[in-house]
Amino acid sequence: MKKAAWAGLLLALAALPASAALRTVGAVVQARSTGDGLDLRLSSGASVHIGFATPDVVRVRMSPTGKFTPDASYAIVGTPPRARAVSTHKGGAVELRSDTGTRVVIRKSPELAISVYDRGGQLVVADDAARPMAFNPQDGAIETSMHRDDFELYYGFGEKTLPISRHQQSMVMWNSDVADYPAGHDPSYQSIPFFIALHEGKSYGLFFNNTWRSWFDMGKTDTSRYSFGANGGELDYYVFTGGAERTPASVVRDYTALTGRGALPPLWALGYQQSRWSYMTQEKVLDVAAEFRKRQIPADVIYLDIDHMDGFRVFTWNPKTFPEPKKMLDQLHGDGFHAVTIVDPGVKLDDKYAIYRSGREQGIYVRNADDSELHAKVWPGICAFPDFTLPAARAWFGSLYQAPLDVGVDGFWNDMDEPGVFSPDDFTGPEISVGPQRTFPRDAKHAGDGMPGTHAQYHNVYGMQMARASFEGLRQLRPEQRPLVLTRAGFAGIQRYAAVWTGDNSPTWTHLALTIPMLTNLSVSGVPFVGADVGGFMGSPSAELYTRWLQAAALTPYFRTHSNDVSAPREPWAFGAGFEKINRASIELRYQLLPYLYTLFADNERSGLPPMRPLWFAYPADTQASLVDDQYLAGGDLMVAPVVHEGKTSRLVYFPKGDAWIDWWDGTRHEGGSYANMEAPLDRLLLFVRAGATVPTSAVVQHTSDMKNAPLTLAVAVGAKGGSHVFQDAGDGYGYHDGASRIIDVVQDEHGVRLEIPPNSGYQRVGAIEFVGLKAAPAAVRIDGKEVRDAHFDASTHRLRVVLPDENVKQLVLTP
Ligand code: MIG
Repeated sequence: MKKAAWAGLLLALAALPASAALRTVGAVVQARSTGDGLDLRLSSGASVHIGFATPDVVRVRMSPTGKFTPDASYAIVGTPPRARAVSTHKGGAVELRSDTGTRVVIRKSPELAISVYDRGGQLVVADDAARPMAFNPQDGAIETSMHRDDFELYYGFGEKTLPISRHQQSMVMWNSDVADYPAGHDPSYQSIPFFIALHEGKSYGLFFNNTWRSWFDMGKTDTSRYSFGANGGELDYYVFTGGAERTPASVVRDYTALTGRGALPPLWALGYQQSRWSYMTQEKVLDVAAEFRKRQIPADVIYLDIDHMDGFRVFTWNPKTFPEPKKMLDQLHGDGFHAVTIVDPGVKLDDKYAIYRSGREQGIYVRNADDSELHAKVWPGICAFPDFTLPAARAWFGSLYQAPLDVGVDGFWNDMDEPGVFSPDDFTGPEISVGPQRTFPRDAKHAGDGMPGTHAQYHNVYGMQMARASFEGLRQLRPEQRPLVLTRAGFAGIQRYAAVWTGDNSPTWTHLALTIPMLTNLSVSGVPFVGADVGGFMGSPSAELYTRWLQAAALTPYFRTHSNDVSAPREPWAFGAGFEKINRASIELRYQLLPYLYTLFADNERSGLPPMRPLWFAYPADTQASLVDDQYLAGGDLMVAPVVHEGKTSRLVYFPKGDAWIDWWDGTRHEGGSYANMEAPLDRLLLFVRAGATVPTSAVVQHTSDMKNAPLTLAVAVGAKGGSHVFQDAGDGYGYHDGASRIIDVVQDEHGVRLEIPPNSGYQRVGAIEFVGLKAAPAAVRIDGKEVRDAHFDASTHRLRVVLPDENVKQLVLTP
């Protein structure tokens, strides 16, 4: 394609959807009550269903054809739920009410208009009467618009590279391989058509359940409305009113109840991970691993990128450079390392390659519109691609993991799963572009799990269904261990199968800063296990940038250094002794806080609350917090304020209103609602603990397999009442489903702490309590009434350390 034609295509893709051929749904001509709501027939011939998924979650469906497709969704766990609703007809309107009193008011003419009210009677969201729901009968496009108040903010939408709130932005959902993406570039690798709105301290959420290429205009074209739509399918969306709380947390809870929650990862997957494209030989892999141990820099995982394969054939080993994978993996395991290998969806077209042949024999590859096998070029050359929307293809692909498991591979990394393919040889366009050359043709055929359709319909779920094949295959082949699957592409619900990394970022300060809005927005989109390549993938960071990045990322959920094939070496020691020392400290901090991070993941499985949180998420009523994009919360109790600018050794920190914050390092107290300009030399990560919280920390170990024997210290941040808990289990497997775990409870009041420590069946023992933020040494410390002599107060850190005689401790009381 010529450059000019290419630019034209890009413009066409970016163009706003409003089109002359759009036709509005019209007036309601017939309304029929169903148990969960109403079936409406519209004057345009369209059908609309409005009902409740749960008593606080409203669902709207519109089919331009008048007929609904079977109610199945890749995003939703099981069958979409329905809750009871009672309808009342009032003149020109119908009102639907759920069991909690959440209401939908439906105006019938001249055009259908829907308004949703929360339990308390407050308006949540209303159709913009000036832009009714519409469709294009020619090409199948659909759209709708909502009234927007000027001060409403929007978060979520997956991993967009936009500013932290996406108000007055427009976005496209079309999974794209966007190597070297600049800030602001859209679309990206992931498509999660879900957002959380924040308005005057109250939240609601909206999930557009549509896998086609979709778009959102959040007040960009007109600040008084937002619109969304897609190239095809039904206009099917859920409004999460947030129930009684109307908080971001209640919205995410309800959204993840629908689309699923992240399965608890194995503990080792929360350790530090080292990667590179590629460690080229098995000796090199072993050398890198050995170097970590020699230098006493903790690490748990090492990655094998595409060069470990034989001519990039998936599930093979290069016989020259990796002649003895089992031996290598045994040695790694002996050294406390886990290994992750990359898996690409493209299967090399090669009749001598058994995996390709078996896939062809079983008819599991994606087909062209003319039914021939679809071929496209990727790393191995011409490839065929499993149709992951075909159950048999998922099962087939899942079974292929037997071979790597047999030699001892621990986890898997799905790449190129947008799907991304190379451009044809005559391609001259910009490499990050999202043209049709870079994926399958729109008319390629997919099985769609019984609802056959085109690539245009299923493109956005390809990566997610590949992750599902990986995850389900691993669950079946190795049921006693939790899978680690990492994916680049995904759709709403991807959290059920995989961790997500943000692809091919760049070694720039802008990209370091971008990690916070990207990862926090991905987190609140229901995806807990997220991270960015530390240092930036696309080249070589300066020593300062790498060091700051490692520091900033130390408390992000997924923590991996990775770089491309032409980058300078990027191990934590690669920048000289001075930087190595700081990098070691960043990774050690990670390991100290692992018991806390692990508890956050266990909590996520039950609440959907992400481990990494933006400030606005926890402090929705604090308007000062709503646009903070250079600080993040790790869970509810720790706040990180990294330096993300070159040459800076101090920065302004905001302390959100409603809590007081204690400096992790020196114990200084900062009141909520205040700012402080803080010193942050290169070796200092600004870290704060919420007053009233207790954070478990571990003694530093070199890898998580050694954690069991490392004692815990419970760090109690003084100055407020509070309660905290610590989750412990074996760190892998599913014993915790059957009670093989324990939860330590800590309650803090003005005198000290009360502990509930259940019997220990092999978990990290509680060895000490540290009170953080004490102004002075207390006159006396009592454990269960008995005065302790050897409590140690450090005046420079304002920490009081009390070593416990054993775990049979109920209460510590401090006398000032
Ligand atoms: O076309 O496998 O994002 O992490 O190192 C590049 C080689 C393919 C892209 C991934 C990157 C990985 C690289 N891959």
